[in-house]
Amino acid sequence: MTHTSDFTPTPDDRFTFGLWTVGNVGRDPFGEPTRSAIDAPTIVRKLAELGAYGVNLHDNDLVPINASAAERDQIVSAFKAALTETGLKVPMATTNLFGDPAFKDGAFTSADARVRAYALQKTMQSMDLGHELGAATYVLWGGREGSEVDASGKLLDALGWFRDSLNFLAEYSESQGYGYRFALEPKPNEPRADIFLPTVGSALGFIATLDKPDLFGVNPEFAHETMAGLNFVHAVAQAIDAGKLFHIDLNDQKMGRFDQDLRFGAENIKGAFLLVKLLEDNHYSGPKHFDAHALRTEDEAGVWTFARGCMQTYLILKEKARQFNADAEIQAALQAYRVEDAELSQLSEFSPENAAALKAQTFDRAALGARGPGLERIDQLTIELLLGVR
Ligand code: GCO
Ligand code: MN
Ligand code: MN
Repeated sequence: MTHTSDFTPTPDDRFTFGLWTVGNVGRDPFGEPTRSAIDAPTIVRKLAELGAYGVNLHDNDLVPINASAAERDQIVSAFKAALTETGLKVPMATTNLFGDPAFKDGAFTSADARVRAYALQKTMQSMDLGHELGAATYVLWGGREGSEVDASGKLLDALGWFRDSLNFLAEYSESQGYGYRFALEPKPNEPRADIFLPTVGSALGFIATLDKPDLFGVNPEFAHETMAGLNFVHAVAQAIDAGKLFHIDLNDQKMGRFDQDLRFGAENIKGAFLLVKLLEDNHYSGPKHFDAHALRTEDEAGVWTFARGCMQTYLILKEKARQFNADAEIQAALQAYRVEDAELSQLSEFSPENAAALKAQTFDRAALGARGPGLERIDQLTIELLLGVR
């Protein structure tokens, strides 16, 4: 019997956490914090001890929004000292464009031009900080970019303002020599009733309309597609297919609920397994970021149990994916599922002759419809593998 202590993470696994994830104090819309805040250098040391690769941050996770320049410098240097001491990296940075009341009706998509300009200013300053800390990926999660009252009539303008802001920030990054790759993070709702660019598919479509689409990709999150009732593994596959999987937010979520941010693999083990398998089979090499937090019931010890759990579950599922690929019976079932036909494949490459030949073919529809592809067996074998009886 394999024990979970065999699945101890190391920095090579490229696991990351946000300061706001393990730093979550357990506040929710109905209740006050249940844990005290942990200061950033302590989080850095603890994550390094657990075997994480890096830590991500919003500007204000580290530097309070009203800090003076001197306070900022002091806080940043204490944080940097902890990074140097531990070797922990900051691969991703982002801006808090949702907490301050100024952003209550949107940041880049506010109907107030002063708010839009302030959002640009705040993001540039946060990009400066991220660059100073070594970040290469810049995440843009538009939590307040959305609406409740569509009678306001701003939908098309809002998309235009959003596009203009992203174009501006890409130019700023290039002009400073920062070389950021931007990752848009879609979410369907919460905190707004409807958030703009609600799914991975919408973000991919929007990216194609930007001035420098190559600088933009996506940061899909397990919980977000699941909240929308969508299949996260499908969304990630589409991002990989488009060459746009710049970053990923791993957590878990029950469909149709509020944004739960559960420990990775806590809820939907099969979905988590298929995701890990997709990432590993396709050699995803970016950071694997756990954007989740410990349950509100937990004390600080529970927070570190949560963090270790996210990483261990990933590694256990990675081992399961290896077993799946090495399992002769499973591989035979997968092979049997596919039917190849060299002659017909050739005809499926377009030429006027092939089109005519294909039109002249006779297909045995009854036989095609009668074939059993063996999917029940593939699924049952997967379940047996996950339950540890194979
Ligand atoms: C959420 C989001 C955020 C973002 C973060 C980084 O649902 O609150 O997932 O946690 O990931 O703001 O951009
Ligand atoms: Mn989220
Ligand atoms: Mn997220």
